[in-house]
Amino acid sequence: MAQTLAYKILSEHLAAGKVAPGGESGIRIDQTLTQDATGTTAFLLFESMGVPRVKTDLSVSYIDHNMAQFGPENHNDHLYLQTVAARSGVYHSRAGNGICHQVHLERFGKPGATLLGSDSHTPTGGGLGMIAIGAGGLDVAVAMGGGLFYMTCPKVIGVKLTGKLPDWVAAKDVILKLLSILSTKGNVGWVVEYFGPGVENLTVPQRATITNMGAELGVTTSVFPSDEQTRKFLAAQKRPEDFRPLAADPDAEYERIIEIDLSTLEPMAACPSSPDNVKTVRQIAGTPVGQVVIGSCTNSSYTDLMTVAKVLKGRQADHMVELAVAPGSKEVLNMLAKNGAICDMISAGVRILESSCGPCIGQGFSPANDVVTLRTFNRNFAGRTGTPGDQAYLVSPETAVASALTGKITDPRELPQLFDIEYPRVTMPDEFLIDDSMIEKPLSPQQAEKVEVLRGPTIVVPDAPSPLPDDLTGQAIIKVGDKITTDHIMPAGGFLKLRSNVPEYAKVVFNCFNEEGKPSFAQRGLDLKNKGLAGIIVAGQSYGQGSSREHAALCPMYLGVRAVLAKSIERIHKANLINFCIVPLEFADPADYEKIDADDALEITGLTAAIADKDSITVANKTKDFQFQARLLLSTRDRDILLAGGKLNYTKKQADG
Ligand code: MIC
Ligand code: SF4
Repeated sequence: MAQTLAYKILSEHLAAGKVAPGGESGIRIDQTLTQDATGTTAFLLFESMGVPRVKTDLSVSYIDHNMAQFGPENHNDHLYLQTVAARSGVYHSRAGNGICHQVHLERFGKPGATLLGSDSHTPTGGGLGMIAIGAGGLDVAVAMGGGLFYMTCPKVIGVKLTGKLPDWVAAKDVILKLLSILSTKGNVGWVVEYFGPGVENLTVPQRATITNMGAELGVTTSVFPSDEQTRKFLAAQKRPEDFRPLAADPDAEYERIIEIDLSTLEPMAACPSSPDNVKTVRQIAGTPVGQVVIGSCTNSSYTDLMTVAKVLKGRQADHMVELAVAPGSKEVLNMLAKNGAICDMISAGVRILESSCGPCIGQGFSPANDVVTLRTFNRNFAGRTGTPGDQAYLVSPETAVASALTGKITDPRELPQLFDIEYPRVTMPDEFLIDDSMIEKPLSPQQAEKVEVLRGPTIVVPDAPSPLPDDLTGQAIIKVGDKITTDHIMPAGGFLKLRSNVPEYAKVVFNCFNEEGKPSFAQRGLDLKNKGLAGIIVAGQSYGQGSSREHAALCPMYLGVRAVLAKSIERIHKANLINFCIVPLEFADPADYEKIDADDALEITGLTAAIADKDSITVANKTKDFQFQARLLLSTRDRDILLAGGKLNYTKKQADG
């Protein structure tokens, strides 16, 4: 039968279950990636599984998120990750080598391979024709140990691309267009596959921008065919042997098709504070801008930054704009330094930031109050910049640089008239400047055994969950609305350095909802826990959007949360909840959400019995004296994991036979 590309790659890697929409698929994972902010937990959990060496073809541990180094925490993490990688047969990309997704695309990604990463933007690899999926650190740890990755087999949306992007219109505008069609919610259980004659007009870095930000749709992953563009990219990265042509069968059928004619697109922006709040740049043009930041795993490739440098050459950014550029990798930074583009940017007033996530995850460069900040990033969730009430817009590098020059949101297509600038038309180089000196290769098993793993005092092994009670007595510890992101649940920014210390990090769970003078979420959680009561989080639609950070489950678990009752829950977060033994419940009738208030006493009798084999369960609201049904949308494996007391226990039990 004719197959989509996604199904072809999944079928090649299928080791359990089947590749059919909605069924459970267990796939072999060829490659994994971890980054420091999720990686310490992933490696602590990997170590506790007792597997001495990774069993994948390739596993890479990156340092790219926590680089601010205020206090010893970040460097402790770096040393732990460097030594545990050396001990476990893992490649280690040192701090300064670049953002995991950019470096992985450049140096390791392979058409047709599967990649599991403890970061939600792992689907960047789809730009190279990989099935690249974001997951919680524990799922990645299991994959490093040779375990399969299980998921509900996604349905495939085909995005048919025709035409060619006009000058000044960028790959970012393609994905923003798609976000305006599909939004950030309601896409759980889908894969986006690009096909059609327009595909060949997009380079691999452009494709990677599109698949990267597919994460914001909430889909499992996004994938492009592997073709002549892919061959060229891999040859320029001096790894032609990794090329393999791949495409869907010509008569493959998609569950749904969306057509985008690239030649009709125009510059777009995601307005505050959601990646799907999309408008055309024309609609918001003229808005004064105080800050522009160009970088992140979405838009920091050589071609992106060369375009910016060429526009800036010989010009000055508006004097009221703080302009920063963070090259995505050492490779990109080296090339820009060598060809003088860095000088052009510095002369134009750019603040060059190191090759890391930086401002994208609130590690500095927060905007002033009420100042509009334009970013080439992928997320503009409220407060993510580090400034409460921030006004962050997501745009292409072209729109960002045009606006930096004028000091107001500007359609880059106006640059020729405004500044007599011709479209730079930067092409992908035939050869990238390869320098892997900051990537440490795995040691031989004999050498690895001798490595001492360094564990600074700020690295604390997380507690395991306690088993679920047969009957759950608890309280609606908080009631939140729709589209609650993992940034709401577990803030990053200044708190990111606490990632390796769950008891400390747990103190800021739901910090954005804490009110001065009232007990924090953390205090209320621990109070309930001490009284033997469970915390139950009540939420609206699309709970747990955004990142893969399992701390959004691990820290609430530490505070005694045992269930989340929501209208719907996003894929990665739901898996993380199950992994840390928090029961994901979904309202059978969404109207029941309205009838619950924070602090209501809730009771669920027969919880473990229902988890074993029922699809729904009765929840009693003791405060309001009514009962309602909640759905248990769980696979058999999910049920077993919950009943085993979480995924780590489950995995250990499986290993013991
Ligand atoms: C993000 O973009 O939110 C992050 C920080 O990269 C996260 C991972 C994390 O929280 O460490 C992600 O996207 O998964
Ligand atoms: Fe880093 Fe931002 Fe990309 Fe997350 S989205 S990996 S924080 S650059």
